[in-house]
Amino acid sequence: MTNAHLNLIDGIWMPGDHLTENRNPSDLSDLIGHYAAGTAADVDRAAQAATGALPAWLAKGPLARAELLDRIARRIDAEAEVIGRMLAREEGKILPEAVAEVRRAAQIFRFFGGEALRIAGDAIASVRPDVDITVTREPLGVIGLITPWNFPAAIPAWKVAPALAFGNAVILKPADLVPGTAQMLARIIHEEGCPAGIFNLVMGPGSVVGHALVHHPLVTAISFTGSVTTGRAIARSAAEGMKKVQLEMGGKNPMVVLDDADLDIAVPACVNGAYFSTGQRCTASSRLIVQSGIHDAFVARLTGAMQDLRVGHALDGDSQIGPVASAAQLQGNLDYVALARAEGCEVIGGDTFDGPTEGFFQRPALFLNARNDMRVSREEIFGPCAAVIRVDSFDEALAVANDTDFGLSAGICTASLKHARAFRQGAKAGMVMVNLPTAGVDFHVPFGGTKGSSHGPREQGRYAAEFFTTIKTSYSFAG
Ligand code: UN1
Repeated sequence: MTNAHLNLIDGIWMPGDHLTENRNPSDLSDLIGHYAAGTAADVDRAAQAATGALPAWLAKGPLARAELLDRIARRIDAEAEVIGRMLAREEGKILPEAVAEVRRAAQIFRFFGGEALRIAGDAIASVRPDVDITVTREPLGVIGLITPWNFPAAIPAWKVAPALAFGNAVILKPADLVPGTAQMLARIIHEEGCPAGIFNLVMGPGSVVGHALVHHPLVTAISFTGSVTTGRAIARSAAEGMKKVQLEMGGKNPMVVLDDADLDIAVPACVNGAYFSTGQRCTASSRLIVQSGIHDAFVARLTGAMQDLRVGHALDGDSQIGPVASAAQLQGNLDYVALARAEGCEVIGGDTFDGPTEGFFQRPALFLNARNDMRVSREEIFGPCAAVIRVDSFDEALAVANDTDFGLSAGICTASLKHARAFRQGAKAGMVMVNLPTAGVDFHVPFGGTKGSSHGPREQGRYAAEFFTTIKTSYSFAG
């Protein structure tokens, strides 16, 4: 294959052992390209190179890292339209959202460029005379980064940027479905002067490349975003090798709508949270918990707004929602639509339809009269589907919101300061949104959840240092 897209290992573009096809979920006749699928030997080569390259790179100090990240940010911004187009083509996110995601990746690199210069420690008095103690943050070494298909630019950025800022080397394994965006980011990182071996890209299946990363003795830590099942398997294997892990997994995020909510805020927040990005966000609002007094008015307005959404080709300027990302994901969504009916919900929408191009097009779905113990209210669907659960009071709403295996993001729409405050305090979630969608987060503050949603230190903002560094306590006696 002549123009195959290659892995980057030790600063060299390298083929894997075979190529995978990247196709556009908006138009299956659009073949985006062929991408190298790496092997365990490629991971080994990258891990050796990373280990060898670290001492000289660290000797250059934090300014070199800050400047590198800043150059990468600028270049991503300069190429945002081109990368965004690739992202929209391979993932199916509409073009404006895709370009915005790429710009967010640039902002993340810029932010962590600053953080590279702000690595701070402590000086603490010793209990012994003439002894001084300092506490410093040190890099972990070589870190494996395993990223999902739903944010092909932002999530690689929010793992790569802090890892590099704090003086680590990385091996990035992007999701098999979206190698194109990651490959463009890799090219930029390489061309902007990241030393050979400090950033490596190894594309390929999780069962091969991900597995090799998690088991490699030179890889000291793994940061993963993806499914609960894979996250659990990674945690088990990482424990075996005593690797540090950071896992971001699913959500079944509640959005509470109280009787006193402003529907002009609540309806758009729910449309955005449930359906934008085709519901393919771990922060999506998949349980709409609605108080009885506002229930019928809310459902009527939400149904209308949902049915007005234009689903179509991600590059069509008219589309508000792109296709589902893959055939497997679409089948899963359709199975849940059928399950919702079988469990006794009234289902609005959720059917597939033919567009001008052959793609995975599905209308957004609302599951009415859902109960919180139904499978459609408990399992993450990861598609454009939301269940409406009716409750009678704030207390019941909060209890239902918290009655889940997940704890990523929790939202409430209310005009009551008292209820907003009680919800912020009582929600068992890593992120709480008042009169805002559960999805769509800032890039400079901590991201993560509780229970089955997350494991290990938070991502993003200055809290990212907790995962991407280790602590050294040094004692010295002045004599
Ligand atoms: C967002 O809602 O802005 O995989 C970000 C995900 C999350 C990112 C969500 N890690 O959907």
